[in-house]
Amino acid sequence: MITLALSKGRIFDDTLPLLRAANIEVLDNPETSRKLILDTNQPGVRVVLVRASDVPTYVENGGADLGITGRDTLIEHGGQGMYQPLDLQIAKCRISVAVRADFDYERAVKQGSRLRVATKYVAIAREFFAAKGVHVDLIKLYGSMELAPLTGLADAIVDLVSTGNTLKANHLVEVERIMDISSRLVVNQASLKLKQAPIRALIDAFAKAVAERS
Ligand code: PRT
Ligand code: MG
Repeated sequence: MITLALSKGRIFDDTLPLLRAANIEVLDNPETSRKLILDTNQPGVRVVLVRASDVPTYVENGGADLGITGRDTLIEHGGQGMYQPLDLQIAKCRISVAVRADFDYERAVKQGSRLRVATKYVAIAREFFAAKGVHVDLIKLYGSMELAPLTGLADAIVDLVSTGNTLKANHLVEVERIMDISSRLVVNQASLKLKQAPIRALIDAFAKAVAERS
């Protein structure tokens, strides 16, 4: 049995076409079913639904053989304990710094002011501002980062942006792009050895589907 860990929402949706290219059809719809273990048309393959930020933990510790997770999540988790054979080029976005439209970010940086930065991505933010030589107080949040500058909790946020509509709706502006993000296939190290043939076949099918799309 091969177990693939996915999160509901954009990663699940973007993974379905890749699974289809490997002749795997998921038999339940996670939006309507309450099941956390989903069967597929292949008796040897199942999907488990976990929180996006829990995918690396499942794969690293053998709760799943494979998983699909954003580069953002992987960097925050620390991806050393897993194989990362493939960038799937799905769930693309970027991680950026944003501030209130009336906050002069350039000036604050030039003056060497200490910035209060709210984010779920503490490791990425710490590394980015350290490399710039900007002193920051990092405030860890678990969601709704956009609210932090509006309420005076922070001067800036580090968050994911795709269309930019969420920033715009909250009168925030993107002032720096830190990195581009897409989702990766991650594989448990022991699984790759013990279940080499079926896992290799899946990696190859995904790689072919990704190559055919670009
Ligand atoms: O929701 P939960 O707390 O369980 O976890 P999660 O928010 O990490 O999961 P999910 O499913 O929302 O995101 C999973 C992965 O999708 C992320 O780790 C990214 O790698 C990827 N991804 C791609 C995105 C986006 N695009 C994205 N736009 N994840 C989140 N967003 C959010 C962003 O945080 C912001 O609030 O969408 C909003 C901005 O979107 P735009 O289009 O308005 O700019
Ligand atoms: Mg979310």
